[in-house]
Amino acid sequence: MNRVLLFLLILLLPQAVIAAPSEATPPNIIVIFCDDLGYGDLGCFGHPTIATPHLDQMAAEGQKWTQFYVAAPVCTPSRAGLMTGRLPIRSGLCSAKRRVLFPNSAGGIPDSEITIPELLKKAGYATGMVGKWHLGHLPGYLPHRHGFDQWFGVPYSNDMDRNKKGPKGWEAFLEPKFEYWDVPLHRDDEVIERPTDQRTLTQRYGDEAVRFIDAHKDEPFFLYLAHSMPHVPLFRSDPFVDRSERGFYGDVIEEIDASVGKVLEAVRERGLSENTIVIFSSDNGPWLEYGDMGGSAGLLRAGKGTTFEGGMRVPTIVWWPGTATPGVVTDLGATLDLLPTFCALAGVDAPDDRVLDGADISGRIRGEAPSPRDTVFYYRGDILYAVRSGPWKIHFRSRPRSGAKETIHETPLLYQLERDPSEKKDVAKKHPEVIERLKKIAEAHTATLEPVENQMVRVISKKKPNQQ
Ligand SMILES: [Ca+2]
Repeated sequence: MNRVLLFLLILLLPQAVIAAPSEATPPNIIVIFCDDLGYGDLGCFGHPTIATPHLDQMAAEGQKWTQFYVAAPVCTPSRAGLMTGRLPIRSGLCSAKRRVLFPNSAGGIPDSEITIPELLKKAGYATGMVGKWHLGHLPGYLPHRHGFDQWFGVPYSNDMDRNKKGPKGWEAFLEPKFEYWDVPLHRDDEVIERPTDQRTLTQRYGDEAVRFIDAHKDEPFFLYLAHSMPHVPLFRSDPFVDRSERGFYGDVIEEIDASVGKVLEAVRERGLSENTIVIFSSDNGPWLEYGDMGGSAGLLRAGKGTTFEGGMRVPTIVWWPGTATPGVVTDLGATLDLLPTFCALAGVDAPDDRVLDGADISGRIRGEAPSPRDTVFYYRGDILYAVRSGPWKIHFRSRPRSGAKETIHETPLLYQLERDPSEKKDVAKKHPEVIERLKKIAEAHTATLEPVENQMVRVISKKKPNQQ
């Protein structure tokens, strides 16, 4: 139909038939976020022996995003990017000195930041969080102070608060017992269990998520389910012990997969599937230093803590039956895009008094328009290491592994990621014009940064933390 005819038809239709998008019931939104899950750790992303039937089905019914990024290659800054739609350098939640928040950290997410749940509450959403927060554990920084009506979970990583009962060094991770870590489990601001029995954590998170869905099935809701797994030390409940061909790590992923199945089943059973968008992703790449207790980045180079693809490209699935057009999506996307996307879906204005680093990708989810994202910035701490524009990625600096020495590349490395996703062949010499163009993008980006108070370096005691 040509546009003139369409226009005439719209004019002739009675007003009641034309519902403006903002008048429709906004969709429920569920974000399922894993900790240190690698790009290659799911069946539908190519793992040969980890069985993930629920995630595979979710991907088959929905969209598998193969070029989807996080805002940083470690926990705290990655989560800051997700919650605010802004690179963590804008909120002070990244640092080269202390790369994540620790139990002796004094900082956290500043009140001046506007989070996804704070925005969705404006549209009448119930907001619930289940799982790991890691944006500040002191009272002013906890989830309910930043938009969540309720929270059940842990304030930081499950390897923090290590106590003296367990073996020293790596041994504690090879045969982990939950008593080796004194991690507190919260219900809202109250600590209800310490140490957290981590063996049942994935199971309990799933149950809590289903309870939240049940309690809010008659109103729009936002659920942020941030699994503590598969961050080491690994734990799984009895039915998953020795179940996976991949071993302990596979058991843990298979339990997460079952939990995803449980959440999707709850959505289906309550008749909400056509009005609920579910996004599954991970906060950063696999922790390769932990050998087979850590995950795999598949064909991507390196892992957690690095600005190679394995550190920051994460396996992402978008599921929304009847709305998200099924298929593989190779457009660029990022967790930074979720805040503006959710604002668009909920009919709320995204903040316009600050720089947002995300863009609304709902057009691509609906299959109506390409993703507006063309650029990815890769920070390690507060230093810009690399930039992607279209298929091209330039590395100004790099580290082959998380804790390895930094190399500053006098002539930057250049990779064509669509042809060379493993970042094997440096083509800098062939394409000096691309390097100049990407340098200008980096300069223009850096010019938008403003100094802010750093949240990562302040401590409440000088006691040295022993874990990341
Ligand atoms: Ca992580």
